[in-house]
Amino acid sequence: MPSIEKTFIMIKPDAVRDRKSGLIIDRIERCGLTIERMEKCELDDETVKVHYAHLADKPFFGDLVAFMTSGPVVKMVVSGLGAVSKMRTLMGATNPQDAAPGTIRGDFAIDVNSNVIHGSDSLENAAIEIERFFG
Ligand code: DAT
Ligand code: MG
Repeated sequence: MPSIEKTFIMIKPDAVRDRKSGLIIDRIERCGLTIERMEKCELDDETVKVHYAHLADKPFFGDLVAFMTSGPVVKMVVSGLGAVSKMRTLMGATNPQDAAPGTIRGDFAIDVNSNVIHGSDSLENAAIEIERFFG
């Protein structure tokens, strides 16, 4: 039985720039999930480097940090039954080429470098990320 969870979601700079935030938020709410907190902000290098520390040794890490600091993001706390895995399903695969049609990445993203949305990958990381971005 899924329980009520909170997850950390971030609409990335590409989607904010393309004015897709409203369409993405609509999909989240249609799933029965609730926006608990939401704020538009800009990220500094240090925050992005900590957030993506598990990828620090990858060749694309520099591009990832540059992308995530290239413009404002919309950060959110989203709650609901099984919110962590529900959001991962709604988002689709990391690489938009593998993301199913009907998912947010499948419908709005083209390229893995700029894939529209972040969502926590576990309940444990959700708590860490909510603390990191909302304190
Ligand atoms: P996810 O965002 O689905 O949790 P992740 O945590 O493995 O995926 O990677 C974080 C971000 O890093 C991802 O959203 C986009 C970027 N990324 C991952 N793999 C990549 C790759 N092979 N090439 C370029 N960017 C990549
Ligand atoms: Mg991840």
